[in-house]
Amino acid sequence: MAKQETAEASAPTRNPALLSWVRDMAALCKPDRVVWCDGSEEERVRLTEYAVETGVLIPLNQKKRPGCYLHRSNPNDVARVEHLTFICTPSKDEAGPTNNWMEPGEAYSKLTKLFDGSMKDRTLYVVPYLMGPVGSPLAKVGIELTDSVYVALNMRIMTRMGKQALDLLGNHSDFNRGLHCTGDLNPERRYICHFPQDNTIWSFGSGYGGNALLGKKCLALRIGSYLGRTEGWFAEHMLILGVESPDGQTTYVAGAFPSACGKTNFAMLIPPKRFAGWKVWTVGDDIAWMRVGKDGRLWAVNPENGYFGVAPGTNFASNPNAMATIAKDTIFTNVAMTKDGDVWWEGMDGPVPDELIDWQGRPWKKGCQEKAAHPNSRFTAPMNNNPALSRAVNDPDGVPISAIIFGGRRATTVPLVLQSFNWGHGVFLGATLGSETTAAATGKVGVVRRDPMAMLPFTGYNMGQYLQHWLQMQTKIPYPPKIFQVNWFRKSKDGKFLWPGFGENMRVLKWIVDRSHVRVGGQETLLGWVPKAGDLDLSGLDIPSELVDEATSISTQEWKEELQSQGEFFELLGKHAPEALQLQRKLLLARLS
Ligand code: OXD
Ligand code: MN
Repeated sequence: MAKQETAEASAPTRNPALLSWVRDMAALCKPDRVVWCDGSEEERVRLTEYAVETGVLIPLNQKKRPGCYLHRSNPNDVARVEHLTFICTPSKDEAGPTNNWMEPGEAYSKLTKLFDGSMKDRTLYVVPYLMGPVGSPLAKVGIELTDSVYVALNMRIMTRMGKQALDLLGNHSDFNRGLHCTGDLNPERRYICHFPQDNTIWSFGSGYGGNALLGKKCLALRIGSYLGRTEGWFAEHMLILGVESPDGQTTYVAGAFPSACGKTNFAMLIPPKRFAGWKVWTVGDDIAWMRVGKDGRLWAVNPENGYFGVAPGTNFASNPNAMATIAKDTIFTNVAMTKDGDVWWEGMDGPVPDELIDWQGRPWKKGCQEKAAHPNSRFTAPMNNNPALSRAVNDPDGVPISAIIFGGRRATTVPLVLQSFNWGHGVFLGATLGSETTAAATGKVGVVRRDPMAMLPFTGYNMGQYLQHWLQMQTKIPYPPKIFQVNWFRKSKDGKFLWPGFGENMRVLKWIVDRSHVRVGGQETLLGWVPKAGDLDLSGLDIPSELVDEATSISTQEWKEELQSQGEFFELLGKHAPEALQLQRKLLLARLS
């Protein structure tokens, strides 16, 4: 108790609800000490020194990468664990058929046993943070209690952390209560539990980003989507970018893509030479919170403050802006290290080094079968480092969205780009999004699964009701964005990508922007509107036109199979599968026959 009193005396707040909750959680976890984070530079230096002393962070070559550190996680803790992630609503129906469900009483009691005494000999960091720009009507305060200095330092990059969050909270009791403990990292004792009705998250047994940085997937998406439905807005797994034309007009676009499908690259795109005078500005690379503005348009903010990007494949050709962003003040997780203390991963520029230290700290030699960096290795970097950061990123109102893009990783079937016929059809395109699984979550990689709006692992309530929410929002948005679908990943019969992707995606993006301003043609097909011959600017693109034809082609047979698989997904959604979406599917089936 004496220790607790000292902790409270040093707390930078008198908020009674907050103090009492921290007191209760500390009494449960029994840490050695409680440290309140204020987000200051002095604190960053102190926590970093401590992390280095205790081997949590390894300093990288400070001449080459100032302010950069490497973290190696436990090899059993390298990705999100969807099978151990639970939505704990009073009834199973509220969580729905696509989420794991645990009854809240059972979840609290199971996890209370795990948290009990779990922070003995450890420090409990109280991390106050803000999701969303200061002053935004959508901004939310969260408090994460964690035993991990790595989490505290990552939260400092990923969120607006510290004093600003406490100031905004004042004496209100309306904050997200996040409790996190790494425990002994035993996957048998790993649970990521969400209690939407209590605005609470309890995460035990993992230190990995999506499981442990509670502001990101847990609050901004799972709890956020639940709040969005009750309060009439959208919390989405979407990048936000602004496309500036040579005459200075900026059009904002939001795009949903499943994890590790190139959202960060797309959000930081540099237009190819052919598009001289065009510029793409990043507002966000992973999450969008969107609400209807006074002018009847949909306005989006990025609730985050940094990027938790996938390292492999990032290089000066695929994403020069990301390479500039991670040049300093970045925490790398599970990448390989060069002999001179720099970072390396598969797909980095230049020749493969002869020798490296791999992501598990073992010597690695060129030609070795195993990857040097983990396929889901990451960088946590401040958004302020991004040379293409949008000036609007801190605007409390956010940016007006003219187009929404849904994209998956599909080797077949889905054409390069499509525009929906209308809002309802656009929601159908998003609802039936399919994608091949990636290393961002544990489980089999490369299997096509339905991932509605790229939100399958992130919807904090019943998926059928989530899709219904999307349909219902139409009546609340007088000037809705146009909706599109893209697929950068279609392959030829011999397994080669048909579309070059990366910066060249600007060609598709320009058509989308022009369509959203109704200033370019299109052709109606069974699936939606596609560019007519000549609409897509392909000048200076060094690939045979047959490949583009193949990337944009539509095969009736493939679509019949696709609709079969979509039907199975709607069946899985059961009684909450919206009728309006099922009818869209039937209409398409009728058109195809
Ligand atoms: C992420 C993910 O880390 O989607 O953004 O897994
Ligand atoms: Mn993501």
